[in-house]
Amino acid sequence: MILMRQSWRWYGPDDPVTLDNIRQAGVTDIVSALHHIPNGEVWPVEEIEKRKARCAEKGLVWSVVESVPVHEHIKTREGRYLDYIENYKQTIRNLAACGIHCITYNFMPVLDWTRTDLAYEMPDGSRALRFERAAFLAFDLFILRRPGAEKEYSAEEIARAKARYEAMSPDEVALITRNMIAGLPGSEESFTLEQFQAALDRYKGIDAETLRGNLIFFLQQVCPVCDEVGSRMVIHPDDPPYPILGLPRIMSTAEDFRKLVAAVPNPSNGLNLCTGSLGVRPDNDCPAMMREFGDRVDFVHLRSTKRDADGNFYEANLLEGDVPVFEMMKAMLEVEQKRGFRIFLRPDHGHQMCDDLHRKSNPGYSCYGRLRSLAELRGIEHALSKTL
Ligand code: DNO
Repeated sequence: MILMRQSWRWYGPDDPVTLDNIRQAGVTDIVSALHHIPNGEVWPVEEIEKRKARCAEKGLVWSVVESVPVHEHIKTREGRYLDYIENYKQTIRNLAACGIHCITYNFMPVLDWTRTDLAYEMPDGSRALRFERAAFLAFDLFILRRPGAEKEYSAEEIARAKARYEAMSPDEVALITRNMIAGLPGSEESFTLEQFQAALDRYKGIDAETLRGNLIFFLQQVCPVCDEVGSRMVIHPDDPPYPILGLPRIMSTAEDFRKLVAAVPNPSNGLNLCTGSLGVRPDNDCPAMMREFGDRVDFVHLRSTKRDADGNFYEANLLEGDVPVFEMMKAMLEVEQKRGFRIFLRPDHGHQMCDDLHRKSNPGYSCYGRLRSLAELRGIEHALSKTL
């Protein structure tokens, strides 16, 4: 039976969750990135080796990169985009030379993942990440005051957002602003409100099809290099999986990935199937995506969200959200047997709970919550492996 390769995201030496902790979680593989290297620059072999060696000292293998960020110039295809693509290719080669072949990236304009609330209290006292639509609209319409934003929402939604904004204390306004633009862990950009609006403005002439064209162009350049060195680019889906703040988003559904594969059929054009991101849309069927794109899915993020009719969602306990986790694991295991390949799987955002409630940690990336999810995933896999 071919089983998943259990992995864990480590932000590097400054991560409050240490490699010793991770070792005790029982995983074998590390997912990491060289966050100190500015976007667009080449990752030198020595730096990659250094990170690898730190993991190896604890008996762990750095095998997945999350992420090599894609410079904004590549997404908008302007400025130095060709230089940045060349640098990206060199980074791919350097990583391969160090034995790292799975590279995660995303193509979300300006922002990476987005939440309004990083400490939403659950009934059991643990804290979850949440996206509250009225608060998000309040930010867009009344804090950022993005020109033209009011045209994108219904009168009813605007009224709700206004009431929400008016009830916010100055502290809450500051907090939601920080959550939106200061960059959540792993997003490599952070902004002031003015810089943020300027970054949005750079996408004025770029609609979804133009952005998709830019992604295809990028993949047409880098995939041949990956094919040559035996690596795979795995795209992380949009989170949340729909356009926000007037920005196009093009990796939100199965159809989006189908289009990418049709345009760039290279084997290295792969998918990082993040069930938490995709699962926010009721029309996304994650197990079906796992089965359809299985040959290209080398990396899975497993977490679950719970949505409501107003467009809010929070990150639920793994087995209590909208994502059919059992079905997903089953699909994954079946694909693994067929491919003869051990997919990297990592528990994604966990609740802040137990002692972590009193410790500083990266939102979504505290220790116990992810341990809990990992234990549940392992249990499902163990049971499935006895019956499949
Ligand atoms: C959030 C992460 C994302 C992801 C990037 C991949 O927790 O899943 O930041 O790493 O979108 O490029």
